[in-house]
This record gives sequence, structure tokens and C-alpha cells, in this order.
Amino acid sequence: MNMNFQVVPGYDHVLTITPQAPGTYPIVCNEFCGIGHQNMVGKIIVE
Ligand SMILES: [Cu+2]
Repeated sequence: MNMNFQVVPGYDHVLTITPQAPGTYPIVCNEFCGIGHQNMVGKIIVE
């Protein structure tokens, strides 16, 4: 799965996905946003 999604501070965003397989899916910040950008990572774990 590969997609881009823009979020704006102060707003709620909903992204609906239907995982096709269990696994760990990484999330990275795709836009240089300032100090700490390189540490802006996350993950979705599908069991
Ligand atoms: Cu960033």
C-alpha cells in the first residue's frame, strides 16, 4: 500500500483503508515540516 494524505494541524482527518494482509505498515511524514521532521514516523499494525 502506498498513498499520500495531507493533514492539517487542528483538524480531524479520517482515512479509510481495507488491509489486504496482516503486517506492519510504516507511516512517514512526506513533507519537510521543521525540526524533528526526520523523527515523524508511525505505523499501523494489522493483525
Ligand atoms: Cu515532517
